[in-house]
Amino acid sequence: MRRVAVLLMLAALGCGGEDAGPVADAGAGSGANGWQLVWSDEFEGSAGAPPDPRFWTPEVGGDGWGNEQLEFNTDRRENAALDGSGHLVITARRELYQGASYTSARLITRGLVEVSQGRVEARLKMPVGSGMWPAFWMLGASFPETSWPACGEIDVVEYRGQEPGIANAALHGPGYSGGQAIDDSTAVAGGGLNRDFHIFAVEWSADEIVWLVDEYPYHRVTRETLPPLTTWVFDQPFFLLLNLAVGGSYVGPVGADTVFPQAFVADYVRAYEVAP
Ligand SMILES: [Ca+2]
Repeated sequence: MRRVAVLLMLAALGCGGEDAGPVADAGAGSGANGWQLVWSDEFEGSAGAPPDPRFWTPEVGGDGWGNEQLEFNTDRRENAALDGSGHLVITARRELYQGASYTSARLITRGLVEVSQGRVEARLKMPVGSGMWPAFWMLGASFPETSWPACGEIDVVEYRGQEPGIANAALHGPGYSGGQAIDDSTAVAGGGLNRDFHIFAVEWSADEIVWLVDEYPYHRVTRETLPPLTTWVFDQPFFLLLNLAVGGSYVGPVGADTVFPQAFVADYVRAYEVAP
């Protein structure tokens, strides 16, 4: 049976048709490297517009998000908006807000866009400075009914603002999560990932996930290489997350020399399936 690579659940598509821009023409992207584009958000829209609500929901809160993160994530355009030039900008600000000292945003596609085996990629430009923790990642669509880490987590890219030349990949599941995640990192040619856009991707098949930066594969996990007695939980759809954390367990404190505001900029997020 052929697997369905991408499920779109676009409940809001019922009215109007003039603003269908971000929805990919499923035939338009076929060809390159055997991938067929099945969904994308190119972040086209007017400056100051919110992230497309057909795809993205802001998760609001400031409880540390399980990682001692310092920011309060809002649904304000000050923290997440299009720039009018084809980009989504998530902005971390130093400001007192709801008891937190910083604000930022965390956008998720849960219930709206789910991806499965294929290729998932984003073209991103990172913030910089100690304590900046942007991530493009995925959680199993059964979350939160299935608790973490049993739901599975694929971190397409994580990044520490104090190490601006390093891209980090990780896979979390039952028996391999948190400090025991199956992870790796690579130094990216040219140095700072904050200076230019780079393309971060995973290529995901029935038995293997490969992480790439600018098409260079640097991390690979297969069913067979999982730790003994643990389970592969990547046979299900996943939803996407884009967020910029400030501080927390992965990056440590905010540096005294970290300049605010800081921007995590996305040119696009795309999902492909294997071309028929
Ligand atoms: Ca774009």
